[in-house]
Amino acid sequence: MTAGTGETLDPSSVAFTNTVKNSGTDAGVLTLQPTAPIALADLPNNTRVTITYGSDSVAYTYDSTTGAFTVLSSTTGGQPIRVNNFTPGTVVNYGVEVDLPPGTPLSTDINRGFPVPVVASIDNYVTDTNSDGVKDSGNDGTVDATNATIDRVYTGFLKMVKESRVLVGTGPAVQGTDGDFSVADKKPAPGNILEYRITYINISEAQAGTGNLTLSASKVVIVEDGTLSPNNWAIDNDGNGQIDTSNITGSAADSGASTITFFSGQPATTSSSDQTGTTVTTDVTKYVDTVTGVVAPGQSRTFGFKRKVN
Ligand SMILES: [Ca+2]
Ligand SMILES: [Ca+2]
Ligand SMILES: [Ca+2]
Ligand SMILES: [Ca+2]
Repeated sequence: MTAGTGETLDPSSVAFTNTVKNSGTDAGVLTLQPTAPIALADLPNNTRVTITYGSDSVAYTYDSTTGAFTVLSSTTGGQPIRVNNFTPGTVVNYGVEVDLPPGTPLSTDINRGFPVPVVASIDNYVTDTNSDGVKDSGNDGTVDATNATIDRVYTGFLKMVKESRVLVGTGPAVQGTDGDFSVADKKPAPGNILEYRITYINISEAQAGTGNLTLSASKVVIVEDGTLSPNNWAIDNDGNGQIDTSNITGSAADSGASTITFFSGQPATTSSSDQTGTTVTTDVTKYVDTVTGVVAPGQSRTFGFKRKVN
């Protein structure tokens, strides 16, 4: 696997709707506020988190060194969002907006998302002032129960790594470590076989607990075009009248269910069979792997094909 692209970005805000239910037996005062993830640096410094409920909102900025959320602006006098008289059985929906800062890495480079835990706390009422059988006041300022929800932002979640290796085939011995799959350039000789392997992984979190959304990758299509840079395996780079590698029929395969289609020509736009030849019209110049179904969180699959060096 590679160290990743090293790219960073300033992601746009991502909005979540969270739900909290009073599953206890008493009403009370509900408060909603963000809290630091267990590993403080899992959330970038200066991430902005805004919690909204009804017409109230509180915007915070996060300090990844101290783990503190500091109020930037609010309609609540700087206090956390508060829902009074949160009665048993009641469900409250509230909004959480997460704005990651400039310099945020790609999730696919670091194999994780950016977690924003939000804690819902209830301070139960203890007094029934109007004697209707329902407690309605007298909370003591001490929290009686809490529930944390993690809103996790991903900056991409389907990671792809393309590697190659050299097989002897009918050629000379394979040089150095060229026989091992890696992202490094290889030095194959005529008769050797180049095997390409694209590993694709859904790096998002699998289902944990209940009521969580997960990110499945659907409509995944992997296109490998040997006529488009940085690929050049379907081109006659040395001008000897033959394309430099030829398809090995039957070699294109996905580790899971998929439909693989073949194209010839340069540009590689002519639908073809799984054929082999030494020109762009008689060989395969593009493979398209259309994945069936979804790539579930945590799932890793591969697509590969082999080319003989001419
Ligand atoms: Ca941003
Ligand atoms: Ca009452
Ligand atoms: Ca209390
Ligand atoms: Ca050639």
